[in-house]
Amino acid sequence: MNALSSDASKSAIHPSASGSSLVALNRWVAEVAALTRPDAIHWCDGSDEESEALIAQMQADGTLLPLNPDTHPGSWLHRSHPDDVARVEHLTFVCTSEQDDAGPNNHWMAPAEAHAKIDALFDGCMRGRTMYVIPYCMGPIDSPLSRCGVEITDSPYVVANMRLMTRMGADALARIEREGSGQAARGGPADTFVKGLHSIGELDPERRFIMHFPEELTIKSYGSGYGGNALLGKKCHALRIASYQARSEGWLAEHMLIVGIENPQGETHYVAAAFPSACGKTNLAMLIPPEGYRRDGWKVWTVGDDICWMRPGADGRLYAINPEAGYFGVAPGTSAKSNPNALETIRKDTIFTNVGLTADNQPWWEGLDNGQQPVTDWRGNPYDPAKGPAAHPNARFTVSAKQCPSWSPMAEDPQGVPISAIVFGGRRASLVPLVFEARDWTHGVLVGAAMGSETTAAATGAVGVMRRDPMAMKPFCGYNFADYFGHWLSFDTPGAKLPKIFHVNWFRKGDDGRFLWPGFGDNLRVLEWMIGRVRGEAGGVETPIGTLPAAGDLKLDGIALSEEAEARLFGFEQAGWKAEFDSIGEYLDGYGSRMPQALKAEQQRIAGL
Ligand code: SAT
Ligand code: MN
Repeated sequence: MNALSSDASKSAIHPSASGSSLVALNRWVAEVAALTRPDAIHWCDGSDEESEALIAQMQADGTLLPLNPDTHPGSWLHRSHPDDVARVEHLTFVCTSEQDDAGPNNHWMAPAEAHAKIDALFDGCMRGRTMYVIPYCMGPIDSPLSRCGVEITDSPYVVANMRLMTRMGADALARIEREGSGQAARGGPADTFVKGLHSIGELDPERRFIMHFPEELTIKSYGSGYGGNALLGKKCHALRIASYQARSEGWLAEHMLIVGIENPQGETHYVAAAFPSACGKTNLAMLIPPEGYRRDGWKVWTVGDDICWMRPGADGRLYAINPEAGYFGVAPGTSAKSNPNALETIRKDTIFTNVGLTADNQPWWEGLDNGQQPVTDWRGNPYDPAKGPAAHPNARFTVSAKQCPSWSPMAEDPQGVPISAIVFGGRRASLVPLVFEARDWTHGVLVGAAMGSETTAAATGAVGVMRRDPMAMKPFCGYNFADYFGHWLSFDTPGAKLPKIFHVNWFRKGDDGRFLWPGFGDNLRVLEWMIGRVRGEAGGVETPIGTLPAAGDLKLDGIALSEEAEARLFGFEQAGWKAEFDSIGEYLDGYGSRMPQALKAEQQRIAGL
């Protein structure tokens, strides 16, 4: 018996639960234990001792391999099952009573059928294993915008990741207990937390489902240990379930980074930006200003790199929190050039998943560009370039957000940060210019709804295929997109002081297939223009698709752009956009009469360009 399971009992009752407020939680844990039949139950308290014992256990059984303690202290390599490396959108379901409520944007199954199907897999699946009960809080423990959940899992790797990615353990349990008694006193249901049940099962892609029951605030995930499928606080709770809750409670749960841009006058503007998975959210959130900007006093503050919860404040502005406490970032491509802050963040106490190794046991991935070479690939085989990359293209690092040099202390502010600008962006090799501004909120919602992007390795399936990914929420919206767009439109009320909405495309290519915009730190030039627009200072030219910066509106000193690059990055291509708007119209029509009329009217207005 290991250190953790020997002191764990078979009791499904939390050891300190004397009062009635944890009744709902205890009852559910007991039900799950009766179904899954674990050998032991461990209630996670989030302590250092607990973490050390778990890590020792995972080191002993090979789940975690120690990395070079001189170069990467406290850091580990996890090699996943080779068939379990990404999200599985075709096995992810939103199970609402009415199919239309899930919408054409989701796979749907009737709740009773889904429960029956997945419970059959859970039946007895934890025999011989320890069941971990993880109370967690998404967002600062004392924030009114935060929400709690409990994940039950048989994976210690999931526990270790949840500890980095969420506020996990005793404080979260105390908040759940408080909220439970508050609700009970008001006569409501005592369980206010999201219930997430997870088992790695047999890690068999044929026996794998990620199911969401938004009406029951419940998630059931079986057969995968991969982040987005298994760390249930993240995409399953903080996006799919939260987006559903947010709709009825008047807030927004979005797939957005949050970054603070401090100008030389010391004024910080917070920007929330939605990009699909593996399109550079982490890089933008941790941007390092180009040298001239640094000299002038510009600073960048990282609040979040993946998820943003926003709610109107008393002053009519939108206030945002990052519900997460860590980063689950894509390793390949992360380098001293692309994201020095990320490299600094992951120098210690980091879990790497599916990266390669150097001869002296340092993590390695394509694009790291540090002069070292891999000897072992992500599967643990001798590295052979003929057999593929050393790191899996979706290899990840998990690390506490506070280790980031640009981490913003405002990430702990219970009130959140006021948002000045919302940015939508995709990977578009052609047509879409570097940046444009929507003319008003309704137009901005259309810009988000019409987002397109080329697919990446973050989900299984073909890479590089253009698909509509509205607001980067295609894999993550827990309800019908038509209703979601309607919800977005509903924020435009008298007295609201809404952020300006922009669209960017860092990925425009030239005829030779190379990116035309340098990206990374130079993206601050684009953010500066946006902030100038917010302050009513920066100029631009109006076009049917929105306002583009004219020559001279964006500072380009020190960047050598070819004539072709300037024309494509800052030009409006009438014929291409006409075809694009026809295709956007067809996309919106796919949602039938549920699609808000205001959005269709906006599409038609612009389609006449
Ligand atoms: O695996 S995650 O879904 O958390 C990462 C991503 O795809 O955005
Ligand atoms: Mn993401």
